[in-house]
Amino acid sequence: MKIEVVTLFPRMISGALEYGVVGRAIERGLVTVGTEDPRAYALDAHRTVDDRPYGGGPGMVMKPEPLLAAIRAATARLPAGSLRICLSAQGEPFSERVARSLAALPGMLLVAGRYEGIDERVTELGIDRELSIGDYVLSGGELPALTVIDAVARLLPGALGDERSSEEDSFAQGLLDWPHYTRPEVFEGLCVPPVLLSGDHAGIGRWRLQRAVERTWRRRPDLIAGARLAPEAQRALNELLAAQAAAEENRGT
Ligand code: 4GO
Repeated sequence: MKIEVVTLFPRMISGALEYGVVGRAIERGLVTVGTEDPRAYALDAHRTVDDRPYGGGPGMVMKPEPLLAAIRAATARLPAGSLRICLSAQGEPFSERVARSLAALPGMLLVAGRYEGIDERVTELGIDRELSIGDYVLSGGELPALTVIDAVARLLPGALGDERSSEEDSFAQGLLDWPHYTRPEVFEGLCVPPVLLSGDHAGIGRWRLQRAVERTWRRRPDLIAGARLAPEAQRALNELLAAQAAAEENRGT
């Protein structure tokens, strides 16, 4: 997959991508990430990339000419069928599902704005889709762009290595993750759940699914309501609800 990022701070992107799973995916050639700086297309003596908002008010807006020139230059390096995405708090919510759809593309362009945002006409002329990583305002689109790159790159075949598959990720099943433990067996008086030491792989699988379903039910009931649970997950949820009903019965409620 080929990725391009339009940003006034290219080293924020390149620096963050040197590490971990994504760094290795780039080393292995599974994904390439290039950057384009709109300032290179600012042709005045001061290399101006921002200007005052029409209608007044505080803050500045990214000027259309250098930004669109950068988008077009970066787009020219991407394969046909690539998607041009702008990161903004007004975008459609980013999710594991969206990440999976992006991972199937030959390429994508991510536009990271600064200041109060970009001139709306650039969105009209040069952007296919707006994404938001959550309901909060950031000072730039770089961290959201990096978030999208990380979530997508780790889904590319080979990124996690043979031993690990993103299909086993809890979110791939619409659930939160189960709790994890490593050595020592007793830490500050707290024990590892015995089933994890039992070697009973079917039992371990059931325990993990139960914990994942329980956590999701308690912390994110919205995910349960929206999910089409796998049969085993639905069974684990039914058992949890039955146990909860029985406990309430015993308390006399
Ligand atoms: C994206 C960009 C928040 C998000 C942003 C988000 N803030 N929630 N700020 O995904 C243009 C100027 C947008 C700063 C950028």
